[in-house]
Amino acid sequence: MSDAGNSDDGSRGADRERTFVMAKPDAVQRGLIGEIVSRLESRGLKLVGGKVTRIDRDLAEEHYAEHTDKPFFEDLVGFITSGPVFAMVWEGADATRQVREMMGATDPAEAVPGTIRGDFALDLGRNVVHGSDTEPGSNEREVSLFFDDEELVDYERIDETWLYE
Ligand code: IDP
Ligand code: MG
Repeated sequence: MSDAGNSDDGSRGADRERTFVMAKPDAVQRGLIGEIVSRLESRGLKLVGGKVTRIDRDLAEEHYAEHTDKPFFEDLVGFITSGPVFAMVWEGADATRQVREMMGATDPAEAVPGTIRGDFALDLGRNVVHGSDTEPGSNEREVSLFFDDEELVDYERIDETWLYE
């Protein structure tokens, strides 16, 4: 298990958590990795892990296990394994919820302008970005599915005293 969520070792404040984010294959192909990273980085979230990787079928099925019985499951697994993704771990206050807000609605047609999906996507099956949902434990589960502990780096951003009171 990776040390994903709220830490009890004192290295992160109680409200600072880690969350899993992924630029999906469409984002990689469309040159949107930088845009996605830039938005989260500018917000003040801290990138503590990241890699370009390919998701194999087993990992895709595990990652999207909650959707196994949905009619779109096969298309979803086919899509997410169709090309490289950029997997990331971001850390910050209330990170999971804040990233979800910045991603916008699952269906880009419903996503408001200013959100990532609302600015860069049009179709439900090509919605450019994944972020852990706010169900307790989802973030830790996804972080440890994609990253080993050694791949995650603890450090301070120089602006942290200006980001947090
Ligand atoms: P999320 O990505 O906003 O958390 P989920 O409900 O977890 O949304 O669905 C996972 C992914 O499955 C979505 O991002 C989307 O790409 C795809 N998806 C969700 N619902 C549908 C659907 O009704 N038809 C086709 N694809 C869907
Ligand atoms: Mg989801």
